Amino acid sequence: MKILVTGGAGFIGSNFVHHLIEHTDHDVTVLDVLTYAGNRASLDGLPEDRFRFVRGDIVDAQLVDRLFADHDAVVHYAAESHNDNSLEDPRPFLDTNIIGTYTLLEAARRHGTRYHHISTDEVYGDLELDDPARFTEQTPYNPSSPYSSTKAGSDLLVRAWVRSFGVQATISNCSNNYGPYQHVEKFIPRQITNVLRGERPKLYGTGENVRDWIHADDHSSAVLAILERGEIGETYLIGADGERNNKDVVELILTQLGQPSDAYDHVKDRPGHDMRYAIDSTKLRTELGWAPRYSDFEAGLAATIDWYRENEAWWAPQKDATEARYTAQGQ
Ligand code: NAD
Ligand code: TDX
Repeated sequence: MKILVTGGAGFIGSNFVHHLIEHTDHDVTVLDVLTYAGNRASLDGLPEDRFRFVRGDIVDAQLVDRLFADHDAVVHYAAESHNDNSLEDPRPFLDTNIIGTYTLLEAARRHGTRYHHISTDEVYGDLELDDPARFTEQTPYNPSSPYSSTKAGSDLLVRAWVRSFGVQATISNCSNNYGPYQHVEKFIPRQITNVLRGERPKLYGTGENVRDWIHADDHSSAVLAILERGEIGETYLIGADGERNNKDVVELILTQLGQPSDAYDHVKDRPGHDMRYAIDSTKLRTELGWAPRYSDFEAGLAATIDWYRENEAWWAPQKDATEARYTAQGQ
């Protein structure tokens, strides 16, 4: 197959491209406009006979149409992805996440292309800390932030295009990813690179907030399973039973880097900060036989810390500008 991966120069998209090249025979084209979050270097070293990079915008309907005509399947990762940025300036989130998805769906409709839509557990809103419930495919949508509301909107467009136009689509909603190639604006890489630079980690509020961590490579294997065996029109939740509160994660990072576990600062909380996300991935596991490989968060985090230690040239160019933005926001 020839697979088009949008947003393939970003964190999870690039992990998926490496996964495809390593574990399948498919040819891969990446369509990515290289915003501040995209990094061409995340795709260095891929075999030229199986991999092609196209720099372009997913809202460019003519370019998208040409690329769909030439591919068997599309996996759509491209997005504005950072909640804090969406609170500062929501507009790019509407353009890319809503209009961009619409542009791809219209091309899928014209060409009958198999389309897989990457989304997030944040579309379901948040859970209380003591709620025994986890999100399932039946949980009603209740997004909190400009980011998550545009992702929810894009998911609903996909559902409508399946029902109204018979588009051959599936959707996955995944929990928080960690691993190599994640931008230093995000929680885990921000704290790792702070410590590597001799700065203190920054915890929003009390740090009680819980995220359900999954390694990006496990996200990739789940998406591949859905692409190969998923039922058209269905939604699959992806998660690896990795609930941890932010305070524990910061302390673990400090300990793994040989620092005192309390050597971090509390900073201003995120407005509207979701308290807890938790995924029940029973459907994916029972219907498609998927299981995560990284069941040990401590070991996955240690490997991620090693990656940032060994790849300073990859992240250092973004670090100062990212921290300057946070400082301006009091975070
Ligand atoms: P990212 O910000 O690291 O990467 C996004 C990529 O999309 C970048 O390479 C960027 O250049 C590209 N892009 C942005 N706008 C574009 C446009 N208009 N046209 C073409 N390319 C464009 O994001 P990520 O963390 O890798 O997330 C990827 C996807 O996974 C997103 O759809 C996100 O909602 C979803 N997701 C992320 C997480 C997570 O923990 N990071 C969890 C669940 C779902
Ligand atoms: O410096 C920080 N300190 C801090 O305490 C940062 C950057 C974050 N946090 C907190 C906020 C969250 O509770 O850590 C948690 C994780 O923050 P982010 O990395 O910004 O992720 P989150 O807001 O949970 O969203 C992520 O997971 C779902 C991705 O960015 C989304 O794209 C995905 O949909």
